[in-house]
Amino acid sequence: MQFDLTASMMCANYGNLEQEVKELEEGGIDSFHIDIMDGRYVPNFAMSLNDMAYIASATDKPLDVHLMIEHPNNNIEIFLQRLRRGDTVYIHPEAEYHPSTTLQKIIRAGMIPGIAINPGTSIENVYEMLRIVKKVLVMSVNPGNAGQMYLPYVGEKIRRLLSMKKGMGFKAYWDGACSADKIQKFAPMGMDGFVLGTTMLFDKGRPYGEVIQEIRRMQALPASEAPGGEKSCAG
Ligand code: S6P
Ligand code: MG
Repeated sequence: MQFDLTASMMCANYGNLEQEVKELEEGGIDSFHIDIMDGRYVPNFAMSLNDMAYIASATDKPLDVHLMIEHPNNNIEIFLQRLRRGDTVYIHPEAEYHPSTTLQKIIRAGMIPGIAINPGTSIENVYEMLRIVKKVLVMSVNPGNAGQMYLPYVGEKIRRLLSMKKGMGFKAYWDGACSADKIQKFAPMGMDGFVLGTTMLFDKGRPYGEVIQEIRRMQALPASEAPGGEKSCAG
């Protein structure tokens, strides 16, 4: 069972971002998840273009840019110019009139095209795009904030999405309230990666490398022995 681990950098300590990037890298993180928000598509601002550009300059690991902005097509070049080939750019299809046009721009620039699926968006709404993108970021919390509770109704949708992977060519990534039990349950079903935020990685008073190694070791553990807890709410 193989999966990628990505650090949600909106949860990092900005008092020493250089050290945060270094410790995560040395701790074995696979990539850096960059949450860009515009205060319109989601009710928050989180990270900026400059944060993204700095992290790109501070690491050779790939960036995983999650654009939570209205009409990304209007400004996508600003982001693409600051990224490297092989970085991923996710857009939210609901935020765009013609999302496949924006995805084509991402592909032409040499980046990996992705879509993010909100908890309330059904797979059927984005079905055709599953054939264009290389990555699907499934949100298990509403976009906009870290530290939210898992929304249990997304579980069934994720199961269906994973069953469609064969023959489509996309990889599936989990974003939101990622806990040990979710990794234990969904990695064997085919989830290819997990975004780690406050639930498992940040503000735990533990070295990042220790947490990351613990997650890697979980690959061999039965679910009942997985470390970490689960937050969830109905709705
Ligand atoms: C939410 C954002 C996510 C969060 C991540 C934080 O809008 O897209 O990437 O940063 O969910 O993780 P946690 O464990 O605090 O929910
Ligand atoms: Mg995100």
